[in-house]
Amino acid sequence: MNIKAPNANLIVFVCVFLLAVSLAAPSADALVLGTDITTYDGSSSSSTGWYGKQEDQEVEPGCAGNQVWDLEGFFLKGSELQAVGGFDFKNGVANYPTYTTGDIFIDTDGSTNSITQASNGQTYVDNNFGYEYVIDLSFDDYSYEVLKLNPDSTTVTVYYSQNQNTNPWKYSSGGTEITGGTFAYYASLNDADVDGLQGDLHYAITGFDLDFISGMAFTSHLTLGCGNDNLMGSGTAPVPEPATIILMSTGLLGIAGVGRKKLKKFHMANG
Ligand SMILES: [Ca+2]
Ligand SMILES: [Ca+2]
Ligand SMILES: [Ca+2]
Repeated sequence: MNIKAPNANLIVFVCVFLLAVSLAAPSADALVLGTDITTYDGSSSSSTGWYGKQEDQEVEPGCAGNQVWDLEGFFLKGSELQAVGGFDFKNGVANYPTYTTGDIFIDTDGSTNSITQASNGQTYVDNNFGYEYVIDLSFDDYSYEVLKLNPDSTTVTVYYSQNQNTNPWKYSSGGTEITGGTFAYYASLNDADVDGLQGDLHYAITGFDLDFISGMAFTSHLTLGCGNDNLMGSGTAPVPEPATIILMSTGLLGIAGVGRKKLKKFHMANG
């Protein structure tokens, strides 16, 4: 039988086709938001508008009312916490290099507190503001650490003393690391990408796993280095579904079964 060598042109075509497919593939999964769990932050000077009681198209009273400073929503997708803003979480706003994204603070006992700042400044304070946990973000490698805070933990306040109700801004030191992971950063999102939030240009950070507080009601908090906008959320972290546990157990049993069969064969071959 005469077997023909593969057509060189066909090989080139297939290679180019595969390259084109790989280049066309999205670099990250498309953003899918969960349930909006955003709550009123308790600070407003009017019922609507930039100083209103909503969170989208809103900042704190007296602050810069602009999409680039707007934090817009916390979302919960299963046990994954997500945040959306007109503010660029990674790059901030041009000419304001110190007003960066804060860390995500989590309260689980229903009690937070504030302090009185005498003057402006991003001040280090021995105060966890009543938050039990912090998700400490690193945009260098999109990683995060979760720490259990204690009363001796140090945090950093927002710059403007008038915005002290938006504290804390960032985690500094103290507490105990309990888990960590990686998160995703999304840029150039339009209104339709973020469930109709307004402002035409949005950013998102997703992938924060709340399994460390599974089954617990929580309040989440995030702000910027200036305290321009305070973002608050409220929800309950789900407990892992029994079905997941059963599947995991079945998988483990399956692996154990294969192991036993292989072992049996080994004994038979050498018996
Ligand atoms: Ca907005
Ligand atoms: Ca807002
Ligand atoms: Ca706000």
